[in-house]
Amino acid sequence: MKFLYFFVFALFFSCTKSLEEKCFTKGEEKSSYVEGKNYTVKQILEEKPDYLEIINLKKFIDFKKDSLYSHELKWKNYDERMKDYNVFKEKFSDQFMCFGKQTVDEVEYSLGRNNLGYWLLKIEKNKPSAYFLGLSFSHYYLNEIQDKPIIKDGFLQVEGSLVKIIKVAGLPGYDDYSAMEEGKLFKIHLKDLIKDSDSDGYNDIFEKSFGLNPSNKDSDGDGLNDFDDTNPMFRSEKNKFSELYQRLLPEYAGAPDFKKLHYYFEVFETDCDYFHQVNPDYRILFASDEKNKQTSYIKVTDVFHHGISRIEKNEKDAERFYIHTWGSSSSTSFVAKYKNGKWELKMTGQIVS
Ligand SMILES: [Ca+2]
Ligand SMILES: [Ca+2]
Ligand SMILES: [Ca+2]
Repeated sequence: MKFLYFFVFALFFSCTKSLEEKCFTKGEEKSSYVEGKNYTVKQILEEKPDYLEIINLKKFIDFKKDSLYSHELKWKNYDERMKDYNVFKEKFSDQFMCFGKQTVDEVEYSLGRNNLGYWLLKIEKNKPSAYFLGLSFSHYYLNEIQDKPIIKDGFLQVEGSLVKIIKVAGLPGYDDYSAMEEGKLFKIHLKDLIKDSDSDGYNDIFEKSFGLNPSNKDSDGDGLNDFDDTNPMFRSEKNKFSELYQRLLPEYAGAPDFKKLHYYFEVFETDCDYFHQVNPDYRILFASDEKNKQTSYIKVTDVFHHGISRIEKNEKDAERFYIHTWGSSSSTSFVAKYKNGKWELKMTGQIVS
């Protein structure tokens, strides 16, 4: 019995990293992108969300035609592309690329896409709501051309394909798709889609996809509801190292009113408690840097567009540290010195790929 107790304890201990291990590193870490193995159609179907029904269509707009159309749209300027979607652009403060709009009994619907994935957008009596579909763009391609109504008989039904991502060689951050099976109708009961168990403004599918608590308005218990909390997963706390992480968060020049952008999030992959404690101006979410602890949505979707490394200590100078940040096409190294209660950051190198 004693032996068993020891064994369980040892196992528990080995799975739990200390704060020191989660936030600090002995040597510089590499942050190169490791591409996951592509899923087969069979695997996608095995792991598809329970609420999603997939129907094979006999007549459909093929993947090639739709993606050519979509490429053409990309070259148009944003305003031209969005000209039929002004009401969505305005009501959602420009947070989505929109397509497939439809009006049903004076309620306006559109599909939307942002850095996190696909959404159903709804404007009812001037009030905007967005519902996350939970369909990863690594596996699901929704056609830009939706000839049939997307809302019908209490369902969202969207034409598209099952796809895999092809990395475009030499162009980091530029992906293309290849259809594995086309002519699909993705069908989700509106009741399942709009379900918001804790009425905090984010549907259950969104909260589950990113690791928020769908049955608690205030996931981190800091008194701010998830919908209004810029860091809804963890309580913010002011301390030496949370200040360092806060200083290194990506900045946005000419920033819009981020308080209004309820659906725009930057997602960071880290288990460092100090990083979790930042108090950002815009919305951020965190995922574990251990793959097996991530939600199934995050595991298969490339939602990390920025990152900040662990902190490297200087063995001779206790107030001197090294840290680096990365974005979609560059990586920057800093020396950080803590002096009189403040951080002095000096850029020491930048690699642009
Ligand atoms: Ca909710
Ligand atoms: Ca919640
Ligand atoms: Ca909160």
